[in-house]
Amino acid sequence: MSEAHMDRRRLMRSVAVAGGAAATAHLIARTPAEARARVAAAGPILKPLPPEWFIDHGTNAEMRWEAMRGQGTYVPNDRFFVRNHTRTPVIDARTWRLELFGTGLRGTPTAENPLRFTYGELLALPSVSVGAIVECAGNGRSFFGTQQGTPASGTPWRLGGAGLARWRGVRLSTVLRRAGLLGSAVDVQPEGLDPDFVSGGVNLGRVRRPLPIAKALDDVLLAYEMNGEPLPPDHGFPVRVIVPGWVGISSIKWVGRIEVSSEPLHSPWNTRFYRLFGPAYPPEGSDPISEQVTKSAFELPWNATLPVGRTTRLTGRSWSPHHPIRRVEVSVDGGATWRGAHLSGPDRGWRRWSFPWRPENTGPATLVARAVDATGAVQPARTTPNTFGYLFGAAVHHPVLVA
Ligand SMILES: Nc1nc2c(c(=O)[nH]1)N[C@H]1C(S)=C(S)[C@@H](COP(=O)(O)O)O[C@H]1N2
Ligand SMILES: [Mo]
Repeated sequence: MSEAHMDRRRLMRSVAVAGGAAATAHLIARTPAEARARVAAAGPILKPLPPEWFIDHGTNAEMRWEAMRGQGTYVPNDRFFVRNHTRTPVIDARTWRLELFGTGLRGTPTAENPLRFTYGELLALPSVSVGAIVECAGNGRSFFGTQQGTPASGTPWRLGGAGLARWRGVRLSTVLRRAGLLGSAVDVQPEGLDPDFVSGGVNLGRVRRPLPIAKALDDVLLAYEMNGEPLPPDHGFPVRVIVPGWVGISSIKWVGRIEVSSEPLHSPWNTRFYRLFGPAYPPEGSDPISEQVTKSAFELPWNATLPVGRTTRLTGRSWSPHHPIRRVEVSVDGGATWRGAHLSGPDRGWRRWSFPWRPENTGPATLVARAVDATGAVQPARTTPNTFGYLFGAAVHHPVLVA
């Protein structure tokens, strides 16, 4: 039996054990009514959010970077950040269908009469496993205000709105080709099954965002496994999109429908949101944002206390859509002077590094890390502000106290 086949059987079994619903222990109930009541009583995120791992931002949960110290390459599922527009839905994989429709498919199937794939059919297709980072476009947003004096509205992420996992699934190109992809297709729009998103009293419908066909056929995945387990409910069970290197909003969770179109597609997520607005940009905003920007994070609490006169091995990770990361430099004086960090191992989505530091004076200090990506570009000292605070790529000032 092939490895893929084994995987599929194991996955179907674990999903069956969970009753086809959320594989979340605290939601297990004796009756459907009890299950519904528990889901209703649960918050917008279903998994536990221990305060030592997460900063609670309401519908979003930020990973604390110190939770990655001593961990392996990937962020364990229970520590992975969550970004929900509304709330995590509980979906039954046995009744779930992936629906495809639109003018970019042979025979032009309609939204009312789409092509359908079951969960089992998807799992039976050839699969691949890739390491990819999911990162919110607003990751680092709080630093527009705290570091540059150019505050932006939205969830005040520090750097924990990003995570690297190993995803298994079917290439989107495989599914599109089986669905009869036409050469005329230009855009592909996956849509989530979570509740409609209401903003400023206006219902904007289901979370959805078009992808250009070139990216859709390149390296995009329909993922059903995260770090070797069925996708957890909060991360898109039963199936989510993974768009490597692009802003997190591209990676639609709980995907239910995919429109394939011979005309460009639009949604509030590529017109109103996820463009750069502000003085430096045109009134209608920049083009829709796509690629992420390079970042570096210390695996250290915010305002950590470090011992004076003793060597602390500072550790961290740097990542960029233009990998591998070539070099990382660390400053212990707020960016005045820099020294090279020691890179440990290859770039597997992000590059790990360490930097021994023996502070001689007590008092507050500012640590800064900046990475050089595969193109030779170095993280800048400042990011041009934009209204929504997307794509903060400047080197982040990390405050510590030496005592
Ligand atoms: N259906 C749906 N997909 C979604 C979202 C959502 O709210 N609904 N949030 C997006 C955003 S903005 C981000 S940053 C990522 C977060 O993925 P995670 O929660 O698995 O970390 O999912 C994206 N996919
Ligand atoms: Mo996001």
